Amino acid sequence: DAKTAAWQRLQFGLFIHWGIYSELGGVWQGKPVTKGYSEQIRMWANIPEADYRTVANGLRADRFDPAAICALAKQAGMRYVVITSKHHDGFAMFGTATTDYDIVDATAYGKDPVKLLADECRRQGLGFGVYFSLVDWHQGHAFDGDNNNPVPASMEPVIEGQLRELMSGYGEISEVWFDMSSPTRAQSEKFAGIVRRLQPKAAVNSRIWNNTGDFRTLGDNEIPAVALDGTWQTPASIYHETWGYRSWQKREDLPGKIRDLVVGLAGVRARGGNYLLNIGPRGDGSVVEFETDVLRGIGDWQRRHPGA
Ligand code: JFZ
Repeated sequence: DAKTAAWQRLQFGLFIHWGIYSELGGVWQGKPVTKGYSEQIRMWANIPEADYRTVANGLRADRFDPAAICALAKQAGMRYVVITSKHHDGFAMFGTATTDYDIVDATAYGKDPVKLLADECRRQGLGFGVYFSLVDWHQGHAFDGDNNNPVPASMEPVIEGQLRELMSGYGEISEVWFDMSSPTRAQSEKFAGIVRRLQPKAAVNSRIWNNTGDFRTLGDNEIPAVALDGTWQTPASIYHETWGYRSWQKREDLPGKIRDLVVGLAGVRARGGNYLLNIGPRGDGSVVEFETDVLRGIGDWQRRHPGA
């Protein structure tokens, strides 16, 4: 249909994992946390809620620059941006009335970066989407490395309220990237239904489960061996071991990394898919130089090979 066709034309987008965890950068109490993705550090290092809140309170985000991020995405040849509005830690990176556990109420920054980014995407002609975790350790999900527990009924009002806020206060949304948990069919229909009602043009991914999505999310960095029918997307990460910022990440070989990701992008595009490549900015909002270089390199390659 027209909605998924428009979404398919976007082809290449920027994924952004950014939250309180970015401020920690994969380090807790002076030690690198080597288990798990760094955006899940609260669980892997078993950080008490009160300590995590203290980290939140200190978030200044004074180098978060939506105009520069959008310009970088465009340089890379991307047509849309998807940011983590809320990850498994349950900390909302947007202004919400459902809780005070959000960036406007609980940080030194005090602004709504999702709104600033949404507005800038519109200004620069990029599509804008949100990642939204159905796992929420703050609202009642237990820490669980599997993260595939059902959504407790008690969480529904918060999820629904937050979805209504995101689907009504941020202009046109191109996609909603639900992540993890195992909602019931009724829950999936309810959550996807809010998106459908308020944002008829937004494509919903398949991690809402129960076949209620508009496009399939493949495995991380997955390039299918053959062309695939239907509507699908490959989420890709630069390092594979983390999506959120990791301060102790070794700088990898730049030309090799650009080559690998160009192969991913070209392979996914040629097989009919959509490629969503992630960056993990630091807590202050700045983009890691290596990641900037990788994105610019991918853009340069495409300019040297138009039509590829
Ligand atoms: C999920 C999150 O748990 C993770 O922190 C990150 O946000 C990532 C983009 O999404 O992790 C997954 C979930 C499913 C798969 C891979 C990573 N999968 O099916 O291949």
